[in-house]
Parts: sequence; C-alpha cells; structure tokens
Amino acid sequence: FIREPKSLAIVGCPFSGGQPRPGVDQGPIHLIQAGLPSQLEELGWKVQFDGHHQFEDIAKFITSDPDIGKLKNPRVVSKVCEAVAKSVGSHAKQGVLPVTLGGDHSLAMGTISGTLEQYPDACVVWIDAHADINTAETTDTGNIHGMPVSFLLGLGQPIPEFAWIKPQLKPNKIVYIGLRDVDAGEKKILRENGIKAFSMHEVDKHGIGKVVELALDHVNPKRDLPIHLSFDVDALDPTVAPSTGTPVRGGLTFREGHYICEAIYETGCLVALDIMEVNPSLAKEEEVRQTVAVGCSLARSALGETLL
Ligand code: B3U
Ligand code: MN
Ligand code: MN
Repeated sequence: FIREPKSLAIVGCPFSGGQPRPGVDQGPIHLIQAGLPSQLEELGWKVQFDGHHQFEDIAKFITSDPDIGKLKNPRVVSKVCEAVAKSVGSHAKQGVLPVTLGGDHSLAMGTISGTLEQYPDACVVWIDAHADINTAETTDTGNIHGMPVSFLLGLGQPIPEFAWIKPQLKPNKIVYIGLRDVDAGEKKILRENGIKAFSMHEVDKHGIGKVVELALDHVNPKRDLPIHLSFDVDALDPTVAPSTGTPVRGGLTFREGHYICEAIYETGCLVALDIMEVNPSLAKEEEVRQTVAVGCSLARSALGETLL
C-alpha cells in the first residue's frame, strides 16, 4: 500500500477533551518541535505538514457541553473527531499516509473512521496499556479516551451526538498488544465479542516477536490487508515513556515497542499511524524530552527506519 514516491501527511491534533489532564494537547507541538517532519524526510518520505488542527474553532461553537450520561465533553470530542476523520480520510484518499499526533486517544474515533472510509477492509493494531473499549454504560471515569474502540465497533446504546461514526469496525479486525490495566466491564466486552488481545502476560510468555506474528495472523493472515497502527505511548513502560496521562508499570520495553513498529512497517501494509497520549506537562524536563523522543522514534520505526 506504500506507493512510491512515499508520501505522508502529519495531522497534528492538540486536543485533550477525552480525558481530564491538561497538557496532552501540547504533545503534537512538542513532537513537531523535536524535528519529526525532517526525521521522516530523511527516511525518504515526502512530508506534508500545514500546521496543527485549530480545534478552538470547533470549541467556539459549542458554548456548553454538559455530560451525556457519564460522558464528559461529549459534543466537543465528537466534533473534533469528526473533523479528524475528514482530514485523515482525505489524505488517505489521495494516497498519502496520515500520521496523526495526539492528543488523547479519543482522537482514534476520528483517525480510524477516516481510514475505514478509504480502506473498508483495513485492520487495526492497537498498542496500549488500556483497552479503551468502555461503553457509555460501563465507563467508571466518563473519560472518552477510554471508549473509542466501543464507538468504532458500535457497542453500547447509540448516542445521537456521535451518530456520524459508522460502526464499520468488526471485532475480528482489531487486535491489541500491551494491555495490563483493563476494567472488569472491558474484560467482559473483550470476551463476549471474541476480541483478540495480547496482554503483557503474553508478551512475557512468548516474546514480542511471536506476539506480533500471532497478532498479525489474527487480523491479517495473508498480510494483504491495510493496517492502521494506533500507538498509545502508555503501552511502553513508564521508565521508557514517563510523561503520559495514565502510566501503568510493567509495560513494553523500548525495544519491544519499536519492534512492533518495525514489524508492521515490514509487512508493507501500513496505511495510517497514530502516536497518542504524549503529555509534556506531567514529568520533569528530562523525562518529557525522553517521552517526546520516544514518540518520534516509534514513528520513525513504523515508517521504515531500520537498525542496520
Ligand atoms: N479504563 C479507564 C482508564 C483508562 C483508559 N484509558 C486510559 N485510562 N488512558 C477509563 O477511564 O476508561
Ligand atoms: Mn489509549
Ligand atoms: Mn492507554
């Protein structure tokens, strides 16, 4: 799916409305300032970046956004994701690979909707400490970054404010790696829908090489389907990516995270990439620098950087 000349577009999404901690909206700004566009150019990509999304324009029109049930900031999250879906979808349509920089993971409702618009047979590889599959009924926190997968699958009671999302994703088209903080309600949803997930237990047991192979065997057995890679940096161990909103110990090592990205690039099937949940305001300066750097290097690995 990666056509020559290789061309990508960076979709900068300074947005934090899917969760309560300020600062994650600065993630994309830091990733760009760290030099991500030129790093990707050095890998042979034509890189399009026309500035970050200006979500203020959307927020301006939503003067009040009361909770819907437990959901927090529902109208703003929905509108922002709808805009992101259009942006990702239009890049994909032009054969340009969208690289979305978050921002919180609620944005994946937009990015994956955009991908599926252009590639209805695409599969999703979701790298995260969390399953992000709560519904409006099961969520404890009301934070929508814990729910994007359920919206994409069409689980839970329909919510009119989110009616633009076509529930196009099928449970057998998504696979998780890295899970270790999954709510009871989410475990039930994963089980009842037969959704394949490789937790840190499986990573420990089989090693990352085998886990990625098994994960791809599940969603992409012939390695001929488009892949959307959605990478939440909290999948990495907090010693590797400390500056993120909900760090959970026992995560992927630096190499395990990068191996996943490298192996997916090697399939030649990558059509969209998300780097999510870098929050530059949650750690000391050096830890912030480290987290931003790891966000950049994950993106480079997914886009063809090799060790040799
Ligand atoms: N499952 C919890 C916690 C959480 C999900 N995603 C993150 N945290 N980053 C929730 O809020 O739904
Ligand atoms: Mn996430
Ligand atoms: Mn997470």
